[in-house]
Amino acid sequence: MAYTLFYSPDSANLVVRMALEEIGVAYEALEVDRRQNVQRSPAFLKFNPQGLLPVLADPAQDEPLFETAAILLHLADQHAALKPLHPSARGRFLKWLFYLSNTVHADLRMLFYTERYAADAGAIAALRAHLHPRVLAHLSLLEGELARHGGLWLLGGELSVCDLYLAACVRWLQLYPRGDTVGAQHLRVFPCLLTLLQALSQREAVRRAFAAEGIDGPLFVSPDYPRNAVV
Ligand SMILES: N[C@@H](CCC(=O)N[C@@H](CS)C(=O)NCC(=O)O)C(=O)O
Repeated sequence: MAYTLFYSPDSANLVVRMALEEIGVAYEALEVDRRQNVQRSPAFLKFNPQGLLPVLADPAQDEPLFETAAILLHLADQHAALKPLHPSARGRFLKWLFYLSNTVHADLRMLFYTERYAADAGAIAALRAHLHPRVLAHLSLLEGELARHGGLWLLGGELSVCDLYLAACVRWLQLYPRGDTVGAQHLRVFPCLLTLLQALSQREAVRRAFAAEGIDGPLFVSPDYPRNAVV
């Protein structure tokens, strides 16, 4: 039986969809209408009590999965794909996956939903001003890792779920929240990262994932909003 991915265009599910397409496994995609706040409906909260996307239902698991990194790790392990296969690289794989999830994506969430983290307009503006350089510092750290080992992908020579997660974070940074984003010009100082993003944007599986979510144009640098954007 196939996986079911609950999604909204260009939400965190995009990373999971890229992974599913890269792995080449069958899945059904069910849209959760964020315009109607369906992610907070009682039916959806049974799948993810946080009311967040993505959720992946795996018929072989006793409960649906939530948390992007958990889903990515599950898929990579189940299919022995999009991760380094040698046991000695397991730690390296986990540390970068968790860094992307716990630090990069977590900071991005504060940028996207600042009003949930700060009490009033002044505090929101102050937090946002602090977060932009923080996020760029994360990209600088990642650029340093790419430059250090000289491989195309974050873990070296092999594409992994980490690259998909990283690329989506860079994409979102330039789009959300509308009116207060980090411009593509800030990425020019990250040549290794730009090479990774360019290589990823040329992969058929990645392009299929974007097309399925109604996203045209450049994928990761100076990207466009989805045709049916909700955020
Ligand atoms: N920590 C979560 C974050 C997921 C997340 O931020 N999802 C956003 C979309 S990108 C969402 O569902 N937002 C809807 C809402 O907050 O109501 C994960 O990694 O899956």
